[in-house]
Amino acid sequence: MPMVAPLSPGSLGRGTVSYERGRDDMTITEIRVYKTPLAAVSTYNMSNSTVSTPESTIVEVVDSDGTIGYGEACLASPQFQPAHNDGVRSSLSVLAPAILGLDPLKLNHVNAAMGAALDGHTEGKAALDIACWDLVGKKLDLPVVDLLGGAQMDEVTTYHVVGISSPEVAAETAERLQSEGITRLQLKAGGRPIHEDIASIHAVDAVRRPGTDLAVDTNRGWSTVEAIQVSNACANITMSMEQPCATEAELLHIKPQLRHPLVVDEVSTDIRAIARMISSGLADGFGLKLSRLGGLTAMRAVRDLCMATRTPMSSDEAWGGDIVAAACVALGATLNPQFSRGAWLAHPYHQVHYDEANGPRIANGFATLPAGGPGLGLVLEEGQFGDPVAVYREQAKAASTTERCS
Ligand code: 0XW
Ligand code: MG
Repeated sequence: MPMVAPLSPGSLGRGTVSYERGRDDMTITEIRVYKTPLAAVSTYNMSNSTVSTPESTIVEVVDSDGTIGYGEACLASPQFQPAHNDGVRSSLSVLAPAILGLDPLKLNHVNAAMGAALDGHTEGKAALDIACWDLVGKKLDLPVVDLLGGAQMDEVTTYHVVGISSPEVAAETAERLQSEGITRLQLKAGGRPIHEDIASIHAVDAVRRPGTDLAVDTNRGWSTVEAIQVSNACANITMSMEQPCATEAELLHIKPQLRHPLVVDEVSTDIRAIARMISSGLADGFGLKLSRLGGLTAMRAVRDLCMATRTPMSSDEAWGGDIVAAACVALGATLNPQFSRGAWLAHPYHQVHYDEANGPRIANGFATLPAGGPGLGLVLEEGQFGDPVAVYREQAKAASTTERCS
């Protein structure tokens, strides 16, 4: 067997790293990319955006014996994060060729090859990484949750959003959700005068049942002054404040004056930022998205860090269908329940479901792992996503590699 070429600092970012070819029965030979619009049945307003019909990106990673692993990344809206769904598909034109020929089981190689080929663009990397986990699970006949270390809960707590609305509508929505068994509410705020946010927070608190957790999430929407004023005005309410301001510097500035625990979402961009915010005492918890971190491999490392430091975290995606939901539930199930902030799934908002029978669904506030078999546990048909928008094959890669080296 040829040795794995060491990843030297000098080769990083130049696309010259080469890895051992996958075994005959386990080599990534083809990657197909699909664009799937996820029409909404309903949605909600956030401080900076409303979700309409995001176009999810689905990848099929095919190995040498034809087994298919599925991955997905879907951003909620163009305003929500510094990435775009068309950009995800565009990044795959660089990322997919970089992992053709590799062994999907060797996720370190897959992720290093993607990192060497393209800086950033964690969303496209997440889709391919998730697909490799699904593929490996299918090859080994094991569920992804077991590959991730095993479930610590049979049912994963989910949390639900109460969108930005009048206090009356927010309270009605909170009541309805609690009557459906939901025990974790995320109330959106920001992007309007803070007295309206304060009124909605009090209205939701007034209908809160004992044991219902409340996080107020502005998705970076308040100034530092507004965040401090809202915290003071709601000092008697047990709740956490999620990403109240835009930047880590602003969060550091307000933290000593907050009357509530601080949950960091949008600026928890990678494990280094997360480690820094844990050790500085800034973050009391995290809202974490698979696409922002780069997939299950990156999320697993962050999970281990958060669990070792007893830091609560969630297992979310910004949006997306059954594939990414299954990945969120699989990772979410492996959290220590005491430090789980739950998983957020978009399926209640969709008209389209990829696997009606096995896709993870929320009942009484909990989601169970898909039972459709190994890998992510979904049963998906080849061709069900229509014609691919791009196909990458190993042969084409070999041709272009030869060209580059000559
Ligand atoms: C509730 N989420 C995980 C889904 C939406 O896209 C926003 C997000 C959050 O917490 O910011
Ligand atoms: Mg959030």
